[in-house]
Amino acid sequence: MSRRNFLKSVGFSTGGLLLSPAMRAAQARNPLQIPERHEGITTNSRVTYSLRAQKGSTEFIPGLQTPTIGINRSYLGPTLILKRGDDVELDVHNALSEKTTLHWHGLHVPAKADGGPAQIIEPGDR
Ligand SMILES: [Cu+2]
Repeated sequence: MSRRNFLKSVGFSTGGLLLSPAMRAAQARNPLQIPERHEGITTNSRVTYSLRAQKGSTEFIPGLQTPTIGINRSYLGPTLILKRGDDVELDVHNALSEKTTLHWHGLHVPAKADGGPAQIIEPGDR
């Protein structure tokens, strides 16, 4: 067996073994999840973004609901649209039954204001 044929057969058989038929079908059918835009609400020159961490369920595989967590929806969260220099308020409501935190991916903020252990939100708190 040539190296090329060996790699081809290993590659094909590994791909076939790792994914069940349902998973392969889901891969082919699920559209890419693009989070919606959240532009905030402006009041007296302050832009407020209301975000709610909540439980839900999502159909990743046709006919099968999977418990998920999302922000303002059952899975994932919105893309926040902020403008440089804006005075913003990020109002995060933890509607989960456990502690949570949010990491502000893409924002240039000090580490202590970027989620993680320094910004735990208790269940029911903001
Ligand atoms: Cu990040």
